[in-house]
Parts: sequence; structure tokens; C-alpha cells
Amino acid sequence: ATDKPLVISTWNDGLAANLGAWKVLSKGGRALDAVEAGVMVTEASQNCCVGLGGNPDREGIVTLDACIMDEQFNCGSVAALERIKHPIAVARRVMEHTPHVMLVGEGAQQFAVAQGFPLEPQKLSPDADKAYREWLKTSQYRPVINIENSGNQKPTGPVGGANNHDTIAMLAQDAHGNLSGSCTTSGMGFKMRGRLGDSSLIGSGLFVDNAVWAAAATGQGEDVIRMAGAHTVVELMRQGLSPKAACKAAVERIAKIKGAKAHDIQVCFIAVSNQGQHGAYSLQKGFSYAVCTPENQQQLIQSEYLL
Ligand code: SD4
Repeated sequence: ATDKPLVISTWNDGLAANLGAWKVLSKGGRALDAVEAGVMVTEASQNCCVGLGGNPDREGIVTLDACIMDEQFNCGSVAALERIKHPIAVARRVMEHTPHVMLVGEGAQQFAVAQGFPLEPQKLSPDADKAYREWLKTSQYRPVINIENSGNQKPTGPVGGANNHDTIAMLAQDAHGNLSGSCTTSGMGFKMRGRLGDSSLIGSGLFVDNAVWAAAATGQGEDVIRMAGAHTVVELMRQGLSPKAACKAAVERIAKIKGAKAHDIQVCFIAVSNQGQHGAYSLQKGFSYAVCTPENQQQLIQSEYLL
């Protein structure tokens, strides 16, 4: 167990995002404000593949998914949102200013603009433009195993290179003991137009039950959705498993469902308890998560993995 407050998030980019969240948490602020501010750092970053800098769909258009959940089962989400820099902030507005949980596509963009979010130019980042041109040569979609670029690990799939993940998920506990979570992504690169991933879906990409735990996912969204990933992790913890053991059991379930095809995908979970324990587990090698506590604000932990 760790002293409060606590924030954890996925991948190496989580280090910078956690510091954004820490500015809120260290002043006694709400976990909800922290998880929004934290992932906004990543959404705004040009050298990361989350947000408008991310890879486009197969039509060459960047479409963003995000969701957020607080300590009282309030939740909000946007999916297939175009030309808005901070989808997580729009998801929060959906939660707080509409009678709904999810808004998608054109309606989500219309709502964002009405809420005062500027419409950004329809333009790919230089990296995404290059990756899209490369992808167009074959125009074949196949799952990409998301990993962090470290040492000799090489991502497989149509777009080689480093750090090929597209998502940040964050879980925080504030000084009052309350939990909240956020998740934001450009989604799988070169997806079909209109495809939504787990990161827009409460219960798949993110779930928070303040009485007990919170969990979030990254990796192949389709396979997180088919077993209601984050909710499953939370329920496993409710049955008594530690955060890491619950993430592992959920990963094992996906491996069983996928059989031999499990080798073609990556799925990763992170989890925290309201006692301040944290843990993670992934299907493949190459997943890391960032942890920020009063003692150490910049820890990067290599997740254990199944295959
Ligand atoms: C998705 N889960 O859209 C996201 C992708 C991801 O690192 O996590 N990439 O399926």
C-alpha cells in the first residue's frame, strides 16, 4: 500500500502525464480534476501518438475516443470526435452538462464547439502523414502489437518504428481517498472509418467503483471490449484478487478466448485499489506503466506479461 495521493498511467508517456495530474493532487485537489489535467498533457504533446497528432483512419482522418469516470459512477465519453484537441475535456463536459454518457461523431463535435472548444485544422502531424503514406502502399489492416520502444524490442505490424501505441489511460486517488479515471486515444491506426475502440467505452477501457477499485486498459480494443476488460478487472478485485492478480486473470481470459491468435495482439491492464495498491499485467512483453506517489513522482514499472 502507498500513501495517498496516487496516480498511475499507461506507457512511458504516463511519466509526463502523471506530473500534470500531480499538480492537482499535491494541492489536495480532486482525483477527477487530476485525471483530466494529466492526460491533457499527452493529448497536447506533439511527439506522442495520442490526440490529434495520432495516426488516422484508413480515409486519412484522425478520429478520437475518450472517456472519464468519477467516484460516484458519473461518467462521460466521446467517440469518433474530429478536429478537437482535448477529447477528454469534452468527455467530462458530456458527463457534467448533458443527460447522456456518450456522444459520437458529428454530434460530439457540435457539442464541443458549442462548449467553446476550438475546431482545429484537419491536418495530419508529420509523423502520421508519413505513416499513412506508407500504409497506403498496402492498405492492409492487421493488428499491431503495441509496445514501448526499449532495447531490442521491435513492434510488428504495418507501421514499424518506436512507441506504436496510441492511448493513455490514467487512474488516480486523491488525498480524500476518492478514485477517478480517464482514457484518451486516437485509436488503432488505419482503422475502418467509424470504428470505435474500448477507450470510448465505460466498462471496457475504464471502470471506477470508488468503494473498491478502478481499472483501465490499453492495446487491441476489440479484444478488451469482447470481455468487458476494465469492469472485469474491477469485479475480479472485488472477489479478493490484488490489482496485479486481477489484471493477470483478465489477460489470461483474453488469451484463452483468442487461442493461437493471442500472439498477434497486445492487451494491457492497470489497476488501483482504494487502499493505494497498484498493479498491471499485459499479454505481451513491452508494456510499462508510470506511477507517481508522494515518495517518488517518476517511477516507470515494466509490467509482467503472459506470453
Ligand atoms: C484502441 N485501445 O483504440 C486502443 C488502442 C491502444 O495503444 O490502446 N493503443 O483499441
